[in-house]
Amino acid sequence: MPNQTLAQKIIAKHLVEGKMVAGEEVALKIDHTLTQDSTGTMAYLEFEAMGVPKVKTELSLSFVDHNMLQNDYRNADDHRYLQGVAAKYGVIFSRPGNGICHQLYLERFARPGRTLLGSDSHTPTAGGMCMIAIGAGGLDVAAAMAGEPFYMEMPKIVGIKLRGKLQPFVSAKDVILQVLKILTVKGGINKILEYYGPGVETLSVPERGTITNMGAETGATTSIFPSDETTRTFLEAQGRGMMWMELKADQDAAYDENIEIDLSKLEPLIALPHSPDNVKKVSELEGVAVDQVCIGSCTNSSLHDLKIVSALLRGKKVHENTSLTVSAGSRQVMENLAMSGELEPLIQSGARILENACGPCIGIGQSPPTEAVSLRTFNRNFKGRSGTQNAEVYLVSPETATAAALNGKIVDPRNLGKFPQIVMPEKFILSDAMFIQPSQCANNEIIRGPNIKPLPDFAPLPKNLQGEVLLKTGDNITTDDIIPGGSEIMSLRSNIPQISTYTFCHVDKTFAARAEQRNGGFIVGGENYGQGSSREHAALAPKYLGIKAIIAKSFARIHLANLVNFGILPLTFVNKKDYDDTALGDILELELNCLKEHLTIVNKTRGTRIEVNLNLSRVETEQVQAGGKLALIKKLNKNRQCPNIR
Ligand code: MIC
Ligand code: SF4
Repeated sequence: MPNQTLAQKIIAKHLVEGKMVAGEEVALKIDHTLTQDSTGTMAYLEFEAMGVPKVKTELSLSFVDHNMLQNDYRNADDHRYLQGVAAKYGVIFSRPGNGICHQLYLERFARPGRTLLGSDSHTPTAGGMCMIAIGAGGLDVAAAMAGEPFYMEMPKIVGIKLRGKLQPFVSAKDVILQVLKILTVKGGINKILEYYGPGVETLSVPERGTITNMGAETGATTSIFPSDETTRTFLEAQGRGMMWMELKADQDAAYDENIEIDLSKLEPLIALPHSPDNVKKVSELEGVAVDQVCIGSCTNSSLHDLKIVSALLRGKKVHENTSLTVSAGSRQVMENLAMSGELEPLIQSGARILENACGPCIGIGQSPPTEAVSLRTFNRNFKGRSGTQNAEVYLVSPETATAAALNGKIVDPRNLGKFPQIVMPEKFILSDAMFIQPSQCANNEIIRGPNIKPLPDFAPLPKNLQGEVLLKTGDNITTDDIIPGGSEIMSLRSNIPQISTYTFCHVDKTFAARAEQRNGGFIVGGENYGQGSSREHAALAPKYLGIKAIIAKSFARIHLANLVNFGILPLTFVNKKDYDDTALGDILELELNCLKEHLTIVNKTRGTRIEVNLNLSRVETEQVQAGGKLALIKKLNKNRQCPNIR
């Protein structure tokens, strides 16, 4: 077909069902899958329940990078379970300490033109390598491992034309912060952000990865860059040149929406607390005292990023009132830094070198002091995510982060003097020793520690839903609000009964207990309910507590799919005014003789009626009725019917 965008070309090659018309349901063949440990244990428990003997994908990977603290047996037990299950079912296992899934995948496995489904919302990082890479809940990833296509709404394609070249001290993070400023945290929902134009070739693959990574914060389904000579150079430096192919949009490709950014006009930007789209110029905030600076995360932990940090720190000391942490994205980044003598300046500056893992990004260690200002090169600054509820977290580039670490306050990095020359290796020092190939494992015994609880069984949806509004939230509620991060709660990811007691614990401490006492009920939400991560626990835990339906103004894409997967009705207000007229404690009733697009809820407390929409496909309707996708799969397996998962 002529005049196709790049995203359409790759989708067309993987289209199993449906038409590429924005808004229509399409099914895509998935070539690669990735999981990480904190969503992975559920994903593999779900995969096991599907009764498929081996993964059916071209490549499936299991990373351990989130729950790295081993304060007791729980996380270590999860790692051991993941290693066993990977060996048994044909999944490559990346050992703890190897690095962050998205950085490792980009370095060692990403391949232009392929599709990737990952149980982590930042899976689109691989769009920097010209892939259709999508974040999803663990159950959808498990289904893809079992050979099922991935169903989604065909997104609109937004063309982002890049012109010019970034000025010294302005970097890829500033590009995506600019995109966030334009689109906001909900402007990308059901859209693909496709980059093109003459500015593209000025950005390296890891820089493109920073941009596609954080496209997730706009709510976009994914983001993508073309595969060009820069892509070839990166693949060759990674010893994977044979995987390169040229791929780009047709000259006259038409986009559904258009944005244009002149890279040469961009300035260093900063996202203020507590949302990634709260973007201002760094120069407007100069002088704000900074207690902590954290460099790393899947957004900004590449060799390119850390070389810049090292060069800027060389011969200098971190300010006495500021703590600086640095986490490399992978062992490869660390080893290359060490061998080129660029690790030393970091150590000598007084930076605290952390493990190659997510760490402070998800509140696992390095929580800032009370009311502290923390500048981070990460992608999310939701309230409390750092582990300190009243900390003020700002998102910045590695350049801006380093300037603050040296000066103890926010400083425009362009005031640091001359920009250092960064030399990237022609060939990276490579070692895949921390990847365990399934074929290498003589022993594929699966050992389940006591914290790994069986998947709960959920009953089919009743014909009549009655209950209280147990919580009313504002707009942009995050999955971190629903099930928070942090080492304590995250070590319960394999234990739904336990983790459910923390549901909404920082929003309303009484929520979980009230939900249990009342045998469940309803949640009322604002716009973009469930933005952020892919963690299906944000659906599983409320389901476990008996939540029957969520009535919101709108939903974030991945969370919406997770609600459907676990049998919670995602309802949207037809009249947004009804949101204002529904209050905490109201008793609602919903008759469900048949699940149709328009439903009426009776507010028994107020004697009013609330019109709601339910946008589900036929198969989704079946799943919700059965109590969720997994309940349906279990039923099908039991009846020994065709194990078609969808
Ligand atoms: C995140 O950045 O919020 C996480 C932790 O990586 C999540 C996954 C999870 O909750 O385990 C994500 O982005 O999907
Ligand atoms: Fe890990 Fe943070 Fe990236 Fe999530 S956003 S994968 S927690 S580094």
